[in-house]
Amino acid sequence: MTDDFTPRPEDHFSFGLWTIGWQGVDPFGVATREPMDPAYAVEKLAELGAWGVTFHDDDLVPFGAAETERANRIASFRKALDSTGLVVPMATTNLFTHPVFKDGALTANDRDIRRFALRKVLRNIDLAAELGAQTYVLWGGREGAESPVAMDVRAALDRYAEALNILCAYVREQGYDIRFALEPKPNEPRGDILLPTIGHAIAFIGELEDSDRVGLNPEVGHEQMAGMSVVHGYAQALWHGKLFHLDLNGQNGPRYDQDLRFGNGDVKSAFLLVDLLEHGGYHGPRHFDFKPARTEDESGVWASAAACMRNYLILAAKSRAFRADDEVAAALADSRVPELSVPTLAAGESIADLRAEELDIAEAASRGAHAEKLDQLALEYLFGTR
Ligand code: DIG
Ligand code: MN
Ligand code: MN
Repeated sequence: MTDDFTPRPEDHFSFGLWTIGWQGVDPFGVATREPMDPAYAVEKLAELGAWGVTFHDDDLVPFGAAETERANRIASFRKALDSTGLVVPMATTNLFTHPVFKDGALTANDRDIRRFALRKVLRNIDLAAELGAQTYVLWGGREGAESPVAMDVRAALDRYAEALNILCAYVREQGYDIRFALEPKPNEPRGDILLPTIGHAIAFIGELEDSDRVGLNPEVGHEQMAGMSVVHGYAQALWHGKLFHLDLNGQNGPRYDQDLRFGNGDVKSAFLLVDLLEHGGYHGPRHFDFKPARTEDESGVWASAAACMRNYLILAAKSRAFRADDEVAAALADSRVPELSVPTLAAGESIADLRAEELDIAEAASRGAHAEKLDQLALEYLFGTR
């Protein structure tokens, strides 16, 4: 099949090692695939046209490995990066797999565990800086509780803020060109997770000492698990200047975290999200955090990874055509969408001027929004009939 949906490094697609390397372990079944060597994963991603690769510390070096093993594994990873040209835009810490984190990490009631978690993050920040990462993600998968009485949320947020303040100060003192990106999720694996949505995370960031250095890494499926509009959420993150990075994948509404390949699941939201990213001022990596279905062998892993990028390119082409369509421009104008960008008060207009104005309420109430025609045009691009 020859078409212009072939991914290239200049598209800035990146994948987490934990995505293509996911062995298919779930709460009801053991692994269906063999472990994947990070260097091999880098080589295969490069063959598919990816630009970058991201990792948790434990994806690269098994938890508790000896120094020599750690050095060898990092050297092997670096060699693959050098030979393929793949970059490392982002790194993060696994603060959720080992039993030591079973009841939280940076916000564990147990202070010893909080201190260990901080040390684990600091160590991987050093490696992230060495590898040139500019974004460091914090997904607090275990930062939560099953019983509200078992966690004082106010104290937990104090500790979360303390940790971010320490990490921001460390990065600043080290002179690292790194910003932090928080990843919201409402639940799973914990009954309730702190900072469950983009909104909660934005409010929290505003309370930090170095809030300019902290933004968001929102994941498509996590917002949808919470019943939120992912397009509205990403748009608000952009409005705050906080969309530092992102996790693209698919989800079929509020249910367990499906981490489907991007473009699968809620297709309309995927299209309108790509339209926002391509036209709304996001210039960061197009990063995928997905899980190739447990049913697949290795061929399915690469088919789904290739499809993540292909689907993004297909939807980006549809978005360009949609935005270039004169009928769409007319429908947008009929729906007064451009008018929303006009300030409600004119330059220099006083409150007295505003209050002196009269509105024919009955006439204004009779005006149609014309959103149905506009939305149908968007759907027809998605259906392929335009
Ligand atoms: C899960 O959605 C989380 C972890 O995979 C990782 O810590 C983060 C980074 O994208 N997403
Ligand atoms: Mn994620
Ligand atoms: Mn997820």
